[in-house]
Amino acid sequence: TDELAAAIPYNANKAGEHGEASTFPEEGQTVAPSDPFVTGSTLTETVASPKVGSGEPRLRFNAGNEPLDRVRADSSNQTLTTNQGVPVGDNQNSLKAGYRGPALLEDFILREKITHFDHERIPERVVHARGSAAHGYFECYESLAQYTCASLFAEAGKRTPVFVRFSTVIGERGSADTVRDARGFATKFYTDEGNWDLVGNNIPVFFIQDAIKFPDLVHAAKPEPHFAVPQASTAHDTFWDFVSLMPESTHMLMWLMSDRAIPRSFRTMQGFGVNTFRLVTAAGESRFVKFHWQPLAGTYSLDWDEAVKISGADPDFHRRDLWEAIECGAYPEYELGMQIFTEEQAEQFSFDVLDATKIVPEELVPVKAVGRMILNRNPDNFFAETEQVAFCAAHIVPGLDFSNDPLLAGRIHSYVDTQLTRLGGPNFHEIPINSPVAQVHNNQRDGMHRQTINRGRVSYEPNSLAGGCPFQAGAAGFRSFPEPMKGDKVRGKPERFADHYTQATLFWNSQSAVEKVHIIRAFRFELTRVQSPAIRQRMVAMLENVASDLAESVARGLGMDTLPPPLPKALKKDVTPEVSSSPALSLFARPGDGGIRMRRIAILVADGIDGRITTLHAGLLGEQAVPRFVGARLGSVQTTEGKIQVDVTLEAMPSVLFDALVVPGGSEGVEALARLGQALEFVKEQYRHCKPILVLGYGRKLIEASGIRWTLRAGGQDSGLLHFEDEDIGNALDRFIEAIAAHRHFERETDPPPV
Ligand code: HDE
Repeated sequence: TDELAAAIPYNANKAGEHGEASTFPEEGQTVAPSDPFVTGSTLTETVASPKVGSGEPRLRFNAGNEPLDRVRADSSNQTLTTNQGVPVGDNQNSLKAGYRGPALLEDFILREKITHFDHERIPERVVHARGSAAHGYFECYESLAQYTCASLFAEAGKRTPVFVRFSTVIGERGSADTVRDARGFATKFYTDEGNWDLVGNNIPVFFIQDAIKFPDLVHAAKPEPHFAVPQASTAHDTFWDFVSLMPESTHMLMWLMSDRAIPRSFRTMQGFGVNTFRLVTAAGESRFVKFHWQPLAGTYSLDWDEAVKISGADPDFHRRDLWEAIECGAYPEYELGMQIFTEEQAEQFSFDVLDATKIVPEELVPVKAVGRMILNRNPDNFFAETEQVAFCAAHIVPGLDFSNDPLLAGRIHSYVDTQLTRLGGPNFHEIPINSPVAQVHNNQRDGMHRQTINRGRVSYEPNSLAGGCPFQAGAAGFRSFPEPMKGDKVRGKPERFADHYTQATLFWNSQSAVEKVHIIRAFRFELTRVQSPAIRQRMVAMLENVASDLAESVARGLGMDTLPPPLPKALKKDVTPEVSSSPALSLFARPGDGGIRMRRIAILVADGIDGRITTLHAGLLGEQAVPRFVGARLGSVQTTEGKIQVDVTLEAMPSVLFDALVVPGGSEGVEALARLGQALEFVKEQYRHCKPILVLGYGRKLIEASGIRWTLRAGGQDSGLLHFEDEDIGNALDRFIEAIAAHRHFERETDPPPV
């Protein structure tokens, strides 16, 4: 136990929900929370950064989120009170006229408690209802003054606190994490010149080009209104009906059907600002910018079959993963990148940068790394922070500005508008998680739940009675870029918006063979669930404009004998793209840093296994992985060397919740495992989902018993299926780490699967 506690920075309240760690704290003992003023919120730690070096960060005025601490409450050693602070003597019984008599109306304690409870729920977000969030900071690599006067990019090493919320889009608040969907990646930067919200997704393009289509899109994707089915899934008629009639969605559909839409973790997905924004310098020069988040851990996804099963085994899979990573001290890290380009460059592109269904290929404009973000603190209270946080595409700061992307224009309106209902009035900026670290002074007053006590008789400007305060910032304040305007007032789109397929084809061409197979499989799955043959036909007709091999494979998967004619194109002339393939669009382009931090590794155990397995367990812990002894029942198993405590059971944590598997040696133990249906299933699924499997000594019998053609693979065709003798366990570790770092071993994948 001590060893374990020493190996992982340990928070007794939250981490290590399984195994030995769960014996902390002793039963009946309360653990005092850490003092936020000492550790949690003040960013005094020195984390070495390859770009700005190590040492004390330059904190400036805005490096912490202490303002939040003002409202953090901790009830340790406190008396129970009403909301008016009146001590409550009895929290078990309501006030009655005699023990068997009626309850009394005057019982203000009962009434206050029930009334508050009755109003605990607020409306969920109309999209992105399901989310998980974390605190952290952003650190700038170098001054970007030549591009922007935004204060958070002013100098190397400057830190700005952030709050990040990851989300799915379509599902309701209690829906599963691992559904096929885009993921939200929204970051609130509490800069010293006000809050900037970079409200992005993990896919760099969107379904539609104009905000006026957003309600239609969402209505089509959400559960069908007559019977509210299906939950958190686009695999139904109304969604595919809509998108097949909206060819501008083709590019996004390619991304959505790729493994991007089933990430392994929030820690292993990219983020994108999607819309084109502007950077503005102090001198008023402007350039366009596209924002990118790049996860340090690499970009990894789940297998679709696995994702479906995780939805049942652990619907909180991503939420738990983010939480545990932070509690364990394996802080998720992302690099912020910018594609910066001029208006003149943009005019030369074969596509329109105001069209949110298009990317700017990195071959045209490279991504410049400008800083990194570390998520190092979990929220204290899900509702107060994660649920009440209000992101808004309109929240920008001096040095940034919008482009004329018509989708962005709608977003600028929508977020504040929706918060008015969701958070009950115009003062939601005062909710601690939303309030800026920068000071707020204006003449806005009153409204529901006003917290600020504004002093004085003046709430207008200009004024003389308050000396003109608060006064305008003038040149130091936010200034919109004075973009020259021309043209008629019209409802319509520029010509380049009508090219719906070139970049969908670019995406397809940039995928590896494995990724292409997965995309075909996803289309097949989703469209198989569509009941109307006409919609399936229309989709295949649309895909013919992307790539004929894609369309043919999907058609074959749907049992179509003949291909329908391609959908007529909106743009009659051909577009010559600058590049026909862009390697950065493949998930495999970003393999991570070779580490195995936070990878969950199952070690199957039963009475009679070879006890030397504990060496391997220690080795994996040393790499900050999460090895677990998985047995049939809790308690201990007797190995050849001594007892091992079972951490979790086959039933409580099935195969899909692990990234890798160890099958130990020891004939008696292996024979026992081979008699367990769940153990055989466990092995099969690890194999089917292409996960690394380390087999020791006699353990090969379990592999054989599970129906895997072991001899065929022993020839070395499968880099993820390793066999070592028990005494060779030291050598096994290095090879196993390498195999785990590679995440998946797709060379074994077949469609349909072999087991
Ligand atoms: Fe959003 N979006 N959106 N969206 N969006 C919302 O705001 C909207 C779009 C994104 O964790 C809502 O507070 C419109 C693109 C994220 O709290 C709402 C349009 C992108 C989140 C809204 C879009 C996003 C939201 C619902 C088309 C990627 C979750 C609740 C014009 C760049 C933020 C809320 C969080 C949430 C409107 C399209 C990202 C209704 C009208 C494109 C990450 O206001």
